[in-house]
Formats: sequence, C-alpha cells, structure tokens
Amino acid sequence: MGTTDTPIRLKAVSSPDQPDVTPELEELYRGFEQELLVPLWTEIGDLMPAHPRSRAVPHLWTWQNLVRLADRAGHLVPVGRGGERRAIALANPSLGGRPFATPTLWAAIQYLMPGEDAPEHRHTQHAFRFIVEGSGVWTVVGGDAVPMKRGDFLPQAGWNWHAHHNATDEPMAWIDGLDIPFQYMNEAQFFEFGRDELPAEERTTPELSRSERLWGHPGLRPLGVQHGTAGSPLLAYKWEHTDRALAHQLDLEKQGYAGTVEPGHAAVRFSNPHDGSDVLPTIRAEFHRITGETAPIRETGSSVFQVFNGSGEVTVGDKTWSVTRGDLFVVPSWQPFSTRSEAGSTDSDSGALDLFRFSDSPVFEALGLHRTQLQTSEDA
Ligand code: 1HN
Repeated sequence: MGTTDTPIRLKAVSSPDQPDVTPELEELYRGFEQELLVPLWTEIGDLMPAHPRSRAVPHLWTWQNLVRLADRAGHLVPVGRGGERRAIALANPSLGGRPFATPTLWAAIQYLMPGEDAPEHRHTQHAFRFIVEGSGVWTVVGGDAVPMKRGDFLPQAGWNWHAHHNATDEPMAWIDGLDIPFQYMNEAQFFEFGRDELPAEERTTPELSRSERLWGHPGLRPLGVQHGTAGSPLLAYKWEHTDRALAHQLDLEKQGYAGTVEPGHAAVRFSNPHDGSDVLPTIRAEFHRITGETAPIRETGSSVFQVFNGSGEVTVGDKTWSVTRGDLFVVPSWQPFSTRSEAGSTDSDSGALDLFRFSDSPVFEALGLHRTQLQTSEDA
C-alpha cells in the first residue's frame, strides 16, 4: 500500500539496545539506504510489539449526523453507473483519510431516494446490509429479489450480482459492511458491471425471497439443492427471528437456565445454515442484547457496532460515549470494550441496549491469530 519512492531514512540513535553511534555506523546506514535495505535492529519494536497496537482508534459516528448528511447527498448526488452507490463511508481518524472504518472493514451509510435504482454489478468483496430504519427497498441478488426492513440482516458473499431498488415514496437508509480494506491491502479485488436494466420480474417485491423459502427454516436443510459457494445461501435474516432468539435467552436466564453469554447479556451469531460457519468468509456478524453491564473484553481483530435500539454508555480503550439508536462506533484490535444499558430508555422495544456487531474474526480464526481476553478488575 506504500507510495512509490518513499526514501528510507535510518537514524543511528544512542540507546542501550542499539549499536554505538560512530561515523562508520552512519556510513553503513547510508549504504543500507542506498541499496533499499532496512536492518531489523532499528525496527523490531514497531514490527513485533508485545501486543497488537492498532493503527485505528476508537471513534463514534452519530446516526443523526450520518442521516442528515446522507439526506443532503440524496438531494445533490445522483445514483448511477460509475459511482454505483450513494454510500458514504466511515473514515477512521487515524487511517489517513481513507474510507476505512478499521484496517480491514468498510462501513457506510447508504441512502436511496424514492423510486431510485442502484445499478447491478458484482465484486469479489464480501458484503452485507443491516437496516436500522425503514422498509420498502429490496436488493436483487443473482436475480432473487430480497425485501429489507428494520432489523433485517442481509449477507451477500463476493462475486454475486446485485442491485437495489427503492419502491416506496420515502428515502431509505441502511448500513453496508464490506471487507474492502482487507481486499485492498491484499490485492485480491475484481469488479464487473451488470445489466443496465433489470427485467420486471426482478423488480417486484415478494414477501419472501427464493433464498428464504429454501434456507430460512430453522434447523431444516433443503435436500434438493447444492450449495458450493463461499458464504451463506440465506440472503436475509429477519428481525423477528433475531429478536425472538434474544428474548428467549433472557427469559431462560430469568428462569434459572443457562443460555446467555454473561448475566443480562444475550447474544447470537448470524450463521450459514449450510454448515454453521460464519455468514461471510471474512466477516462475522452478531447481535447483542444487554440489560445491564458487560465485563471489559478485548480481542484481536476489529469490530464495528451499530446501536439498533435503546441507549447506554460504551467504553472502548480510553474513550467513553453515550450512545443511542443508530450510532456507530469502532473497536480496534486489542482495545478493551464494555457497555452498560441505560435503564428505562424510552425508544427501546425490548427495554435493553440492542447492538448489531460485525468483525473480521473469521480471518483471524482461520489463520490461528484470534485471541480474546476477558479483563478482570485486577488487570485494569
Ligand atoms: C457496493 O456495491 C455496495 O452494493 C455498497 O450496495 C457499498 C462500497 C464500495 C464498493 C461497492 C452495494 C460499496 C459497494
């Protein structure tokens, strides 16, 4: 990712773990610079820190500001071929102004005006949509129209054709998560334009997509279809199912049975009904319902959270924020994260703090790099 022609600058420094600074050492370093060589002994602290030091920082974006600016863009910026999407990305303040929420994850608000179409295309980047407000937009994935509404989660594995259409007379906003920074860094991306117009049968709003009719029945795997591609064949995880699963965990806890991750904290992972794996090869998605306080935890890899419901307080590393519906925040690698729901928050259906989360954990797990650490008060 480096720019071309960045000169190498080696500085001889007086320090117990560095060689003596002499004219000969200076001359050696100039020789290294000339031949584009960098010795390990000047770099080891940066290359091999004792624990991850993320280039990203914790940061909060409020939904109120995102929607206000996205709506302005809706009036000023058309959607069409070339730009492809009215998607406005979160740029982590310490990642050089690039549209990267974390070193591996893209997160954006996407906004579609009444009657608008976002044209068909496909890319190797794995993607999903999560909807905090509204309904009436559907996304067409491989010719299968999938309706989206508040609380629904729609994974869409790389290289599937997809387009969006707003069939209502209201603008609609949702969030997109993609592994763009990861694929950018690893130079794995391909992209193709699709059809300019979709046929009428792909522009009607079905109650259920084909994928949901096949794969959307709990614990029941269809026998008549093969599923060979990466990522989940189920293109929508409906809010009613997520909500019920979380409510049941908390009910069971009240009745004295196991099921929550910690007291007052119910959580589920969106999983591939074909084999139980993560919904996307590079992205994990979860939903958390918090009725009290969570213990600080840190993990390798980074996450983006969106508040779906309720309000509360969130602490990430040295930052603490009050958060409310729609707000998005970033948890960089190895930074402790904890949260507390605000009792009696008025806009919450469940009376709890409901958090949608996505992370790059599948990549870290696949490579044997995933670590978590629950922090006790003694560590602090
Ligand atoms: C994309 O295709 C979508 O399909 C959203 O909605 C965000 C960001 C960069 C590149 C492609 C979408 C995107 C994107």
